[in-house]
Amino acid sequence: MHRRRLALGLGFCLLAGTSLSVLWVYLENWLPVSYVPYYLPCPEIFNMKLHYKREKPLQPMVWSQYPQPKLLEHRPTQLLTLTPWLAPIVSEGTFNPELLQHIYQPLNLTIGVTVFAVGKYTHFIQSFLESAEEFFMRGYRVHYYIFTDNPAAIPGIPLGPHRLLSSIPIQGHSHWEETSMRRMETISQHIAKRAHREVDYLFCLDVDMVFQNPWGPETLGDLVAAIHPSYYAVSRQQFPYERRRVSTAFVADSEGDFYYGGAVFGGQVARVYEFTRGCHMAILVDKANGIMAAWREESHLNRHFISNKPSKVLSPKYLWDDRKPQPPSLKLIRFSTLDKDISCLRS
Ligand code: 5GW
Ligand code: MN
Repeated sequence: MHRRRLALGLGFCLLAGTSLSVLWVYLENWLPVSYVPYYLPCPEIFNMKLHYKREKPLQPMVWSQYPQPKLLEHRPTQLLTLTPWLAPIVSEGTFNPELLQHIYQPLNLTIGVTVFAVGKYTHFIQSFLESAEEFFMRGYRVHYYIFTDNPAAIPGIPLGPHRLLSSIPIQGHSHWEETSMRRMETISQHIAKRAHREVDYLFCLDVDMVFQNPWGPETLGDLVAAIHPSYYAVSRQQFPYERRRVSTAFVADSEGDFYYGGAVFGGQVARVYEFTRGCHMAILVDKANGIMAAWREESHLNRHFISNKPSKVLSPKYLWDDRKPQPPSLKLIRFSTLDKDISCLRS
């Protein structure tokens, strides 16, 4: 009796198991993905041929024509070329412009530029644009965004192919500090509303400056800062950071890497959005506390770059001031402040 019950149970289990596995084989054909136990070898893989087509043939000729990077060779410049957090410091001799051109040109990138020209500063647009057309990201897609209280004052400058200009009307403020502090807010809103769809990288530049030498893809990076021309040889205690603790831009004496200029920053458009938004928030907090940082948005920019390190640092040649004497280690000036009085007289 006992044995019969056991045999019956076994028979039932066998039957149920078999029918379940038959059901599984049947169901498996209808599953959207096929289930292969990981321990089974998959013979298809060994018989498979790769059917992928190259869009464009590689260009080994071009790629092989640059000097081999040599670890033990002396540096071509006396300047530091790497930050302690391993961000490149871009200056002449640290990169090969032709090689970078071959890497970046096929990516079909669009580079945005924001400049503010409010009040009298509309006079600077002409020389800024003319020099940018000659030197800034030549051969790339470029979109200039000019924020101005007087769009009619933007001169009609012929732009090269794939280069666009949009004028964006903004309201002027009676205090220049207000105009200046509003730049972070305006840029972040502009990215959210529009620029994030139109550009890959964005540079935010002062308008009272001119390009004097090529500015190319060596400047592209996730988050890019430029060393201020007045403080590259100065100890961090002497950097003109905001030193009052009540300000969100406060920097202690023991902090700081480089003093960066507020006239040049940029990067991937999403990173520039985060950056300008962060600075804007900090400026709002200061405003609520009735405090304005020592060098306005430049102080906030510097505070922000201490906590969020730039992934690429541009040497002061990318942010120069023509009124300064040129040291021998800095020969090729790429972007420099115009003498304001001279420029105003000209127009
Ligand atoms: C005017 C007077 C004092 C300070 C700023 C302005 C001013 C600045 C202005 O009236 N209109 C204007 O459009 N700006 C924008 O802010 C320009 O894009 C300018 O390049 C930028 C920063 O102001 P800068 O260039 O006078 O500041 P620094 O630190 O380069 O001398
Ligand atoms: Mn300026």
